[in-house]
Amino acid sequence: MTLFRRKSLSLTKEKMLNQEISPLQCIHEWSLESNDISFEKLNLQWLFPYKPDAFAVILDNVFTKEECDKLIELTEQVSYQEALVGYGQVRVSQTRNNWRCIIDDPIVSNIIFSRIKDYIPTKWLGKHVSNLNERLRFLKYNPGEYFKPHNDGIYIRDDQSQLSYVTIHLYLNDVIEGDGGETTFTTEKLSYGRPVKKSQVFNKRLSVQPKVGRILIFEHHLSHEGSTLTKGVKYTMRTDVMYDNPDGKPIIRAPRWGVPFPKPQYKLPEIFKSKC
Ligand SMILES: O=C(O)CCC(=O)C(=O)O
Repeated sequence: MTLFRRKSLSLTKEKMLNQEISPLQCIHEWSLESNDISFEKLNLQWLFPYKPDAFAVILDNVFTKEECDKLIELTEQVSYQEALVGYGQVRVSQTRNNWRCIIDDPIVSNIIFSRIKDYIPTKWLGKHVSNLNERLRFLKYNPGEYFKPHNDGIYIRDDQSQLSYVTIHLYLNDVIEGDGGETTFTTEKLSYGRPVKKSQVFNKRLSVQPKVGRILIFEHHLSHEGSTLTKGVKYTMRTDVMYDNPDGKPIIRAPRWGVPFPKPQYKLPEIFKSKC
């Protein structure tokens, strides 16, 4: 596993109060540890019976409200743009009509990784975990905004040295229950905004409530949506868990949605073994 060392910056409280320290410099000073984490492994077998070992976990108290506010401040300074979709990166508002701010920062991704690494599968399809993708996609939703059902794509490094199998969502604020905005696992077919067929209307759903400092970890190939927010604002950050592809062997993409795997894909972290 690669662990980055934080740069040591000499910060003083006065400097921070006087706004001489940028939000990013301040964030780079954060601790690599979080002592208060509580966790719940989700049982998604009833939703995805063809995938009995589906991996999804909720971690609470990974970041404090103050830390999440600082991340929001950073992103608002950088500014949000219309979120795009697909390899061509175009705006398709039937698919998603929310806002996005992309920040590439290995120091921040390493802080997140250091705090949650005990809860991440150490191996996936035989490949060893390395770190988190430094490409941090911050998302902002206003009332009426959504991201329709989809599976997350694998992120492959240009030199094929690493690829991702697992998604990380860090929620930066609380959304009140009933105001929408959950991340919802769903059996709804990948409609991407197109009208769903009658037979697909009665889909099964399991919603995860956005809560400040909460992290949701799940394998890419689980269909999910950012449900429509009806009130307030929602901020979340998405990135990926990267796994090493040591010999740069050509990467075989995981089977498509709905196709069962012949054997478990991942090594469950030790921390879950006694509890589940
Ligand atoms: O905003 C959410 O809750 C989900 C976003 C999402 O599905 C994604 O970024 O891939």
